[in-house]
Amino acid sequence: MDYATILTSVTGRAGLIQLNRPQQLNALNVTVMEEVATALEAFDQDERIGCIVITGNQRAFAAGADIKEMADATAVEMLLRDNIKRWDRIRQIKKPIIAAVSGYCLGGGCELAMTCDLIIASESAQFGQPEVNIGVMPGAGGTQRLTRAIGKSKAMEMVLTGRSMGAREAEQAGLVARVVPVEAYLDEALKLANEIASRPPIAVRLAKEAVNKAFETPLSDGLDYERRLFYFLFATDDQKEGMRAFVEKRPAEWHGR
Ligand code: DAK
Repeated sequence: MDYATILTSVTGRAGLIQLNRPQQLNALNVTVMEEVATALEAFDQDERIGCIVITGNQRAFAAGADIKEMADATAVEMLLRDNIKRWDRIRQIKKPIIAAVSGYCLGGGCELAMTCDLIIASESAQFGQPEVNIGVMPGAGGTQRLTRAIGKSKAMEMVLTGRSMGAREAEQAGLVARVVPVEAYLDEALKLANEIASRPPIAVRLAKEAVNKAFETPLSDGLDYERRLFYFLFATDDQKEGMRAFVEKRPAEWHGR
């Protein structure tokens, strides 16, 4: 499928979505978000794909929602545009999504990265929620996901001042899984995506669901939820194959059934 603002490709079993508005530092306008959601859904449906990577370019993952598109909107127009529905579509994706981040990852860009399941950052990545500097505040999950990722005090500081943090600080704070050199971050993310894609798909899908549940529920409900998914996996062929292969000291062959 041809897109106007993103590029898509496949490396092994990893689907790659590259934001492609370099002149605007990949600012997220309505078309970008519509295309990202559509491309994610296409990869989610494609049996050859086991994991998805979203990236930008070395200078910018995304410098935020498109300020020029929002600048003159009224509150009612913002409400009626209902942009959040595209972000909600991202939350429905069953396969793991990795954000491969380099350069500016600000505002809606940071929110998009945090909507993914994990973040691989290049050494030049800069994360921030600078909305306060343009008279607003985060609106696509920044106050919630950043707080859960790095804790209240640091999140408050960033959201209230608009200060960005570099890749190392983000790694120490728990926002990103790993920091890698600029020239390698995308390859590393694709390698990791293929590693995840080589695991049994149903176990991966349910494990993603269970980890994400930790954001939504009290501990006791989350533990119950986890246990039910764990028991369910004993109804899959892959559980039988995985455990038999271990006992027989041979590699397992996954069928996603
Ligand atoms: N929107 C539109 N254009 C942008 C942009 C943005 N967020 N960021 C950069 N650009 C454009 C610049 O206007 C410039 O375009 P031209 O002037 O060349 O036409 C080009 O990209 C290059 O940018 P600069 O010339 O500014 O480059 P510098 O290296 O000097 O500075 C910068 C880089 C990242 C520090 C700077 O561009 C900057 O401060 N950008 C804005 C960062 C920002 O404030 N981001 C937060 C935006 S608000 C929601 C969904 C999402 C959101 C909220 C609600 N719902 C669904 C409810 C999210 C809101 C936001 O993200």
